[in-house]
Amino acid sequence: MIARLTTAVLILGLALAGTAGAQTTDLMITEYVEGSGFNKAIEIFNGTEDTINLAGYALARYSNGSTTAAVIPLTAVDLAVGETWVVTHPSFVNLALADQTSLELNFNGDDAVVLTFNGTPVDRFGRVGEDPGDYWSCAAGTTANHTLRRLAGICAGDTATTSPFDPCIEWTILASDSIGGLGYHLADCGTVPADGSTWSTLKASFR
Ligand SMILES: [Ca+2]
Ligand SMILES: [Ca+2]
Repeated sequence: MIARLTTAVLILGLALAGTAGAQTTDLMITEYVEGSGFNKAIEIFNGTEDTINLAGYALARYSNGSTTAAVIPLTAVDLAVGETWVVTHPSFVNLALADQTSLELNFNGDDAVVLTFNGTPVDRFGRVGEDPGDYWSCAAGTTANHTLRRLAGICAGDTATTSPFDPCIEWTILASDSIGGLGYHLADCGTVPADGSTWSTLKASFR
C-alpha cells in the first residue's frame, strides 16, 4: 500500500541515514493473518537491495498435515525494494489491503504455508506434513485466531519446511483480526554496501 510504504521507506531511510538498505536474503513471509471468517492474509516482503519480479514465486498451502499443496502462483510483477505483496482470501474484510486474492489463500491454524521459487522453498510458516491438532503454539499464543508478524531481526527465510515449528522464535503474536500491519514491514538486518550486482546474481549466491 503506497501510503504505508512511503512511511516505511521514510522510517528506513531515517534509520539508515544514507547507507545502503538493510538486506534480507530473499523474499520472506512477514505477516500471517488467521482471523475470523475469511480474514486470511499472507504478506511477502522484499528486503533485498534489488527489485524482484514475482514470476516463479508461489505460496503453497499444505492443509491438515498433508504433504500435497494447493499452489497460488504470485502475480508476475516487479516488487520494489522495501515493498510488500499481500495475498488475501477474496472475502477478506479490507480488500484495499490486498495486492492479489485467491480462494486457495485459506487456512485455519493447522495448515502450513510455504513460499517457493520454482518449487524450491524460500520460506515457511508452520510445518509441512504435521497436523498439530488445531494450531501450532508456544508460550505467547497459537497460530489459530491470531495475526503473527515476523520479528524485525529475522533476515533470512526458514526453508526447513518439515522441521518442528515454534511460532515464538521468529514471530510476534497479535490479537485476532489485527490487520493494521499489512502492507509494510521493517527489517533490521544491518547494512550492506551497495554492490551494484543484480538480483539474479545475488540469488545465485544465496541458493
Ligand atoms: Ca486446516
Ligand atoms: Ca507487515
